[in-house]
Parts: sequence; structure tokens; C-alpha cells
Amino acid sequence: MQTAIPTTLMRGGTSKGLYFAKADLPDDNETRDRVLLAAMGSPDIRQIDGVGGAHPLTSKIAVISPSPRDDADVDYLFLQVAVDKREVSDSQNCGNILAGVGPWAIENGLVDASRETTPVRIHMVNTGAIAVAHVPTPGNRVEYEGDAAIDGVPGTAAAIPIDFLDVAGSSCGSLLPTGNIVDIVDGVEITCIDNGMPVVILRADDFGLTGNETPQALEENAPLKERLERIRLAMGPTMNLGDVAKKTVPKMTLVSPPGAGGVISTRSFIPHRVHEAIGVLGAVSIATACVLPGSTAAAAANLAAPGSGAHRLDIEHPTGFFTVDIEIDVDGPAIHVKRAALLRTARKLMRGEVYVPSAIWRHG
Ligand code: NQM
Repeated sequence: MQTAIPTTLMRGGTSKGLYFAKADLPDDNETRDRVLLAAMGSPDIRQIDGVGGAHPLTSKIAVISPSPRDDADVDYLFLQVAVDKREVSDSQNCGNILAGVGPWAIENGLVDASRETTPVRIHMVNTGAIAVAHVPTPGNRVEYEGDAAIDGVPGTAAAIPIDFLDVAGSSCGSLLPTGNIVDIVDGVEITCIDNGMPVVILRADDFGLTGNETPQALEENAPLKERLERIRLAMGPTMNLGDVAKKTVPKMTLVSPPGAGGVISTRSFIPHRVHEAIGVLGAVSIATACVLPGSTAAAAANLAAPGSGAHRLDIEHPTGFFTVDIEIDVDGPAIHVKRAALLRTARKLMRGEVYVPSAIWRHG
């Protein structure tokens, strides 16, 4: 026997995953996680017995429910289903899957679409921060088609601008969780930052790299991966994330001067596979570091006037650019991020039921 669970398969930004109503999943987290592992087909590097795409970026889950908060319309919990391990983690947020949450909430009756564009206020349960996604809704229906292109996704779709409110320190407690703009670990300078995603920023040339290496070449560089993992495990507790051995944060981003007209070039370990592009909140954190004088990112960035003010930054990644708008006040050690915004697209791909063995969960 199998249990059928209603779900929608969506592309959110440069990621893909299953979007569920919280009420359609088991109440207890242990059974929920077993259900999600079975739905995705994990653990298995091909996820052959499930609908996962055999990569962390296509093995993602959104769990959505009406929000009890006054400042939010919906609650969005992001869960990362590991591909090759029996692990489901809520240790990070995902700004790409976030892009599909607004359209899903409108189409599932959680938010009324009454204008050309419907703002959906999303409480991101993983970090407690709020994002506002502006979903195109001409004629009171979600419009997926449009002319906005984002690097890492072929073709175009309707633009979904997203504003992030107060994401600084949302996982680590403060924007600079070690209290320093730069720390020295394992003989190299690093900047640890959390503007929505905990990231350790390292200069590629400190590792004998140009920073232009392909994701595949970096993934094949075993000594590099071992050294980065050593630094990551050491920095987890210092960044107030505790033991990060089984967590998907912090991300490890190698930076180098730009080569294609942007502000900085990036290669992001998330944290073990290398991103073909860059995570949304990862990009927001890197952009923020670029404007902070003295950081490892600022040293690599081509930015005429870092520091206070409004900045539009094109962050280079392996498949193009990610544009982030940042407004910040920097007054010595006092740093206040006033605004972070960006543009994503999303697309509903399939809607129906996903089947899991009823030995794992039987309901109804
Ligand atoms: O940083 C990848 C992605 C992500 C997460 C990752 C994300 C973000 O590209 O907000 O979007 O870093 O695990 O979807």
C-alpha cells in the first residue's frame, strides 16, 4: 500500500523542489522527515526511487501554512533533503525555493490576489526573518510567464522582486558572528558573515586558485575540499551555529577579483557540492561583505566606494551574475543593513500527489 500526499513540484529561482501544505504532512518531525526522504528517493546518489533530482539544489522542500503573525501572511519552513544520506535539515533557509512560496500561497487560497501585483509577506520559519515577495497577478491570477531572465535558468519568466527585512544575523545572532571583520584560521584570512545566510568568505588565491575554476574542477580537488571542511567545522561553533558536522551551514565561498564586468567573482561550496550559480541569501551575504571595508570580499571586489549608502552589486558566479541591491550604514564597528532586495522567477511544473510507502506513514 502507498500513501498519497498532495504536492506541487516547482522551480524556485535556480532550485527545484516539492511544495507542501503543512497540514498535508505528518505532525511529528521524525515521521515527516522519513516521508520526505521517501518522496525524494534518499539516500541514493541517483534518487531513483523518488522525485528528487540527484543534487542538493533539486532535493528541496517548502512546507507552507497560514501565519499566526501580524506581520506575515504565511509561514515557510525550508527543508533540505540530503541526496546520499538519511538526513533532512532545517538548519538553513533557502531564498531560491522562497521565490515559489508567494505563487503557491495565492494558488492555494492562503493569500487573495486582488491587484496587478500581490505582495506576499513570508515568515521564514528557519530564521524568523520576513521577506516580501511581489507576485504578478493580472486578472487576480498568478502569472508565471514573462520576460525576466535570471542566470542559471534558461529562457524567461515573470519577475518576482523580493525584499528582505532584517535578515542580518538571522541564523548566527549578528551580522559579523565572530565579532571581527576578519579572522585568521588555518593560516588564511576569512570573513564570517550572516546577512540571511551564514557564509565564510575566503580568497581563492590563498588556496592557490584563480577563482575561475569550474564547479566540477573544484569538486574534484580533494585536498581543497578537506581543508575547507576543516575550516568550516572549526568556525561553526565560533559563528554560534554549534556543531555543524551534519548542518548545511555555513557555506564556504571562494572569492576573487571580477572577470566579467561584475563586482566580485564567487565559487560557493554549499557546503560540499559546488553551486552552479550562487544561493540567494548567500549572494546577499557576499554582497554585504563587499561593501564592508576590510573584509576578504572587499579586498577582492572592484568597488569604487564601499561603505554607507545604496549599492547595486553584480555578483559573478559560474553561470553568470546575481544582482543584489543593498542599503547600509557603516559607522566604524556599528553596521546597520537597511535594505536587501533582488529579483527571482519561479514556475509551477507539476501538481498532484507524491506516493510514499504506507509502512512509513498511513493517514486518513
Ligand atoms: O542562499 C543553495 C540555492 C541555495 C540556497 C544553498 C539559497 C540561499 O541556491 O538563499 O537559495 O546555498 O544551499 O537554492
